[in-house]
Amino acid sequence: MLDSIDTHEQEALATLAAATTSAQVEAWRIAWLGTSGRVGAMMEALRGAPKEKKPMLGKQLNAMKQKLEAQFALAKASGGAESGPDIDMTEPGLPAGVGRRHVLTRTIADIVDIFGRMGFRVAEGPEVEDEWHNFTALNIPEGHPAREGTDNFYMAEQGGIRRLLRTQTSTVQIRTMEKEKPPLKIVAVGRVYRPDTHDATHFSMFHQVEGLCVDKNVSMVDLKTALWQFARACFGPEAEVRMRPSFFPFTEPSAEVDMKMKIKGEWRWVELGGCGMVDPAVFESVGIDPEVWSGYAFGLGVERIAMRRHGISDIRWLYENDARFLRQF
Ligand code: FA5
Repeated sequence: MLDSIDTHEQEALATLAAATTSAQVEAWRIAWLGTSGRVGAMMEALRGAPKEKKPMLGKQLNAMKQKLEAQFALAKASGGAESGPDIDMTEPGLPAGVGRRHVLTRTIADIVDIFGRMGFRVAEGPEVEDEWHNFTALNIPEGHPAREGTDNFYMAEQGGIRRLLRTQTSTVQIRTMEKEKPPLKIVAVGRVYRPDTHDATHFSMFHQVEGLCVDKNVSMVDLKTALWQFARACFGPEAEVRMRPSFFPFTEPSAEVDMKMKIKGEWRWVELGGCGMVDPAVFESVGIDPEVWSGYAFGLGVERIAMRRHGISDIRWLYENDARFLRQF
């Protein structure tokens, strides 16, 4: 057996080369390198070899074993010499991971769709804003606490203009009224930024949906009707909405819009946004005559709408991108 180690080696390599499937490669491994395989038998035979030949034969045998092991590793990796990976065509396939849009993206599409059916057109504005659009034109004068550095993400001044990440989509009201003449009926959905501490209902970057309607004889009744129509379309006929008197510099009168949502199994009223009748000072800043035109505006938190619709109790889930969470929607 040990007289012709070379011959054995050649035979082994030839049979391995002829193995075309991974099952054949495995059968080869068992035949040659397995516990009762031929290489083992040759090692066994080495014991009975003449003493003076043992070192030389041992060396040869070890070299052969290493070579076969290396060739086997290669053959195994390629799944057999010729056939490529050994695929069982009768196996049921793995389900393809079907992707879907993020729950927030779909909420935004739904919101735009609902308002679209109510006659609102989509308007847009930049996320990096100047102070005119984020504050001044919205009747928030210099020195107003809302303009403080601690409440805003300001950027370094450039060419005498200080810019900031917009804190509200109300900026798009101004941008639209500067460009277009009434009557107007628009919604703007987008990201806004505030240095708020993260908790179950607050994030430092979130989305708002802004609505603006400017026409002749627009009243608070039209505003309330629009919000109720939206609530019913978005949350179903059991939707509960309430308006509480409030204050915003750019609306008069102003109201807070609340809705009931489930937090940790408990139904609670949660602030959804603000609304009101466009303040005459805002109309004047964009050159619209408040004696002729009137309007309403509202701004709602999109994350809170998504949370209300899907029973999500913590806003942070929306931004953690945990696939186990996202897969639910
Ligand atoms: C505003 O931003 C006003 N621009 C809304 C408005 C528009 C009033 C037009 C009148 C006319 P407020 O700061 O309350 O208002 O924010 C509106 C909504 O955004 C909140 O009710 C809440 O739903 C959401 N929101 C505010 N801060 C956060 C936050 N840190 N994380 C998530 N959502 C938030």
